[in-house]
Order: sequence, then C-alpha cells, then structure tokens
Amino acid sequence: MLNVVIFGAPGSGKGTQSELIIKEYALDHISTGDVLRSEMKNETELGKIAKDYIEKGQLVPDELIVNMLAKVLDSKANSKGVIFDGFPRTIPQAEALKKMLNERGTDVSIMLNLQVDEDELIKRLLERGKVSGRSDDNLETIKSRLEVYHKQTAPLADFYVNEGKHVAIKGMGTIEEIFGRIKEAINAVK
Ligand code: B4P
Repeated sequence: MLNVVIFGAPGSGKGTQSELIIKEYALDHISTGDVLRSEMKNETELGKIAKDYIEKGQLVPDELIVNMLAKVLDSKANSKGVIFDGFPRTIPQAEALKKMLNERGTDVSIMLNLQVDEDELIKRLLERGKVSGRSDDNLETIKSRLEVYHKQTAPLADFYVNEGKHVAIKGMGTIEEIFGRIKEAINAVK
C-alpha cells in the first residue's frame, strides 16, 4: 500500500496537492478537515464540539480525531493506499496512526512536508476566505492557527525524520511546479 502523509502549515497547499495526488496514484483521500466540516454541516455531536475549536483556530482534541479517523480508515479497507491530509497534527495522533496502520499490516510510506513562507500562507488563506465561507479563514483565526501549528504540529516533522519517512517539499511556486516536486518524491518510494 502507498500511504502518504501530506503535512504543512495552514494554507501550505495540503488539500490542493492532495486532489492531484489522488488522481495520479488512484489513492483514497482522508482529510480530517473535510470530515470535520461535514460533521459541522450535519450538526452531529462531534460537529458541534469541533465547531468551537475550529472557530478559535485550535486543534480538535486528539481522542475525538483518532476515533473519527479509525472509523474512516475501516471504510477504506480495500484501498490501494491512502493520502492522509491534515492528519496527524500532533505526536499522539502520529503514534495512533502508526499503530492503526501496523495493525492493518501496513505503515506510512512517505511524509511530504510542504514549506511555505508565512506571508504567503496568510495571503492564500485570506484570498480563500473571500469565497470559501469557512469560519476559520479570517485574519484573527489564521493567526491562532499559525501559532498552534508552530507549537503543536511543526514538532511532528522530527517524528517522521526519525522514522526515515520525512521529505521536505518547496511549497512556493505554481500548483503544477509543486506537484512536479511531489511526484518525484513519491516515485522514489513507490
Ligand atoms: P484543514 O482543513 O486541514 O485546513 P488547512 O490546513 O487550512 O488547509 P489546507 O492546507 O488543506 O489548505 P490549502 O493550503 O490546500 O483544517 C481546518 C481545521 O480543522 C484546523 O485548523 C483544525 O481546527 C481542524 N482539524 C483538522 N484536522 C485536524 C486534526 N488532525 N487534529 C485536530 N484538529 C484538526 O489551501 C489554501 C488556499 O491556498 C486555497 O485557496 C488554495 O487554492 C490556495 N493555494 C494552494 N496552493 C497554492 C499555490 N501554489 N499558489 C497559490 N495559491 C495556492
């Protein structure tokens, strides 16, 4: 199985590049952000809890995310591989993912770490905010999301360096240029 973790700050292009990767490699896509937004839209129990965190730019608690992901993963049992988009975001999430995949006889194949300058991240998210209708694409929430990213999520890079899975990808430039770099990295491990 080809299991790809796509990682980076908010606005680094995770969702954008995931769409291209799933087409090229016929992978299943699990975006924790998309699953949470769908739970919010349907006003489920999880959606109601998640809303408070997301609007403040905070991470949803690990336990809720890990339980949610386990269910989604079970629905992809016959998959050729999965792209994990926006997950893991903390060390406990990365440990839980490793355990879940190992129990299913597989593991993460590669972790792509998209590197984008902070002013470019803010610019992209504000631009998206004009049309997305997302309650977290405003300057105040973007600033909290970036702070949370630096404190809680960025240290995860070392976890994957230790696993020998980490590949840094320059995330500046056109969407096609960045995808070219990603394909090179994936083709080297598949
Ligand atoms: P996500 O949905 O994962 O949000 P994101 O990080 O902002 O999005 P992404 O990185 O995919 O956006 P992209 O750059 O592609 O999470 C939202 C919230 O949900 C989190 O803040 C958190 O509260 C919660 N959550 C999600 N997962 C969680 C977890 N595992 N644990 C706890 N909480 C969790 O797109 C940004 C914009 O840039 C787009 O408009 C795009 O068109 C544009 N863009 C992309 N590439 C570009 C390029 N090369 N040039 C110009 N523009 C570009």
